[in-house]
Amino acid sequence: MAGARETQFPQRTPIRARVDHAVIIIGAGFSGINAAIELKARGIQDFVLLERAADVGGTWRDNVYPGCACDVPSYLYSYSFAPNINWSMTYSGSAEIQSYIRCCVDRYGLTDRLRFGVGIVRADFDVVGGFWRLTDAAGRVHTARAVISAIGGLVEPLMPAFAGMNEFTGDIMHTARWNQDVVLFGKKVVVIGTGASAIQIIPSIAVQVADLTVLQRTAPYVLPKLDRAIPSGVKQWFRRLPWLHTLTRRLILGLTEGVIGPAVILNGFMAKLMTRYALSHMRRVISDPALREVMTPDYQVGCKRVLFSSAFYPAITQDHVHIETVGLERLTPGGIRLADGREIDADVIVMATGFKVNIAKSPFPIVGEDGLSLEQRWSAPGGKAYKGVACAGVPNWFFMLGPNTGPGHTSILIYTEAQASYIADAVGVLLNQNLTALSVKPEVMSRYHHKLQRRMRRTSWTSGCKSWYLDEHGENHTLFPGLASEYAWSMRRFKPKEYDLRA
Ligand code: N01
Repeated sequence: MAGARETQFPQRTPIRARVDHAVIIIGAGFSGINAAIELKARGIQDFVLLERAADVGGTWRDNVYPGCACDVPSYLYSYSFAPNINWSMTYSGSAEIQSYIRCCVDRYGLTDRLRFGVGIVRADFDVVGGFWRLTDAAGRVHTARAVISAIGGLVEPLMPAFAGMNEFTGDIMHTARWNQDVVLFGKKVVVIGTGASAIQIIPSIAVQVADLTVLQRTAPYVLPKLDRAIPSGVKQWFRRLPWLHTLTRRLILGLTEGVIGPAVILNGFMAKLMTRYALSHMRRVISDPALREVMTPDYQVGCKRVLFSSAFYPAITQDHVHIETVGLERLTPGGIRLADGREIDADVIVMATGFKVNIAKSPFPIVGEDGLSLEQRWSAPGGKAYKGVACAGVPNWFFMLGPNTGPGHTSILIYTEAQASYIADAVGVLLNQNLTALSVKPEVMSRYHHKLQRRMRRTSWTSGCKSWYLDEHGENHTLFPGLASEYAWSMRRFKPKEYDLRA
């Protein structure tokens, strides 16, 4: 638990250069805050969190569309060291998660470390001084001996450039940039997409709109979601017997690791069971054979993210909700035109079209040793990042939720906790030994990368579907091809011998 290892690494004053801070964390979402908590737990006090927005929370600050919630159970979607007994639902809504994040900021005394409105646009490593020079959008420079990049992987909305976007006279909104001022009641609405965001928004708005057309390109696998209010009696038991809460969390983790994980990662027996379960869920709700056919996925389960909702199928069986699988030709002043020439009137178009994935892409120029940028390094063969946290030639720079560290089956916080602890240990070595550079050995990174990609070939993610998990070459640099517990175990100890340490 963070907080238990107080002052493991006493700090020394940097001798080589005057820097603003020992550590800068970029981003104040779940992972950046996790990293900050771990630094503090080790007595590393000289750090700040630079956040380009005006509040903490990242994903949960930005996603406020109707029905926005987590599809991982509440007791697992919270830090293991900061259990929340007061979750109101078995699956939490975005507002409740956001207030949990704010509570953690208060509880771990991070408020005075937050710097809002600071968006980093460039980073340069000073090889002689052994520090990073970060330039923000206003041209200000921030320096630190180590940087923890916690910028999130699904941040920038993907807005497909449909023809006629400028002609449409109604409102267009992306799910991640929801405009609360747009009234949907009694309106004709088109939702583009049937991914994780869409299946939450569709049931939530179907009850208020006059007409809802959903454009589906690929049918998702949808499992039922046991979304229930948590009775106060349960909370009282958890308060009285904290171990019961811990046990519940472990049982949920066990379920995601033992059942959901194998089913979505590998094409085996569990995958077959999950396919049958998902299809029977669909058939139980949808009786119309034509709609059943449209909603039947044509790819291996797990290849795209498996979705959880008990409300999506009932919503699309309503008379005023229509699923269209014919492609979109263009937007018109009054709505949309489909590829078969049909016109559909719309007052509002909702883009539930996902994100520009930047998990294995350099978000801005990050120039490490030899004047080489991260983009140049990552476009060459030989690997992206060791354990997803460190890249050879980019010293003193650590990624939270970097390449190949995402899950398709469980809570992402299992990964962030493992990373935050590992990175804080690495930063501790850097500061304690007063090094100018701590950089993963190229051969260590390359070996790791090739092993990981060999395993990747056996996963459902590379079984032939198109998904945001894959890059333009069909390679998966987003997810970890194993269970969360395996990843966390591999991160339990920072091994200095795997790194080049320069005094
Ligand atoms: O985005 P998506 P999302 N024309 O990319 C369709 C996380 N998340 O925002 O499948 C027509 O999944 C696209 O079609 P196709 C989670 O990791 C978590 O829903 O590419 N359609 C698809 O149907 C998730 O995976 C939670 O054929 C177009 C949809 O738009 C990730 O965020 C909740 C199109 C995009 O689906 C992204 O989810 C919500 C086009 N040009 C999200 N372009 C939790 O609860 C795209 N589509 C934790």
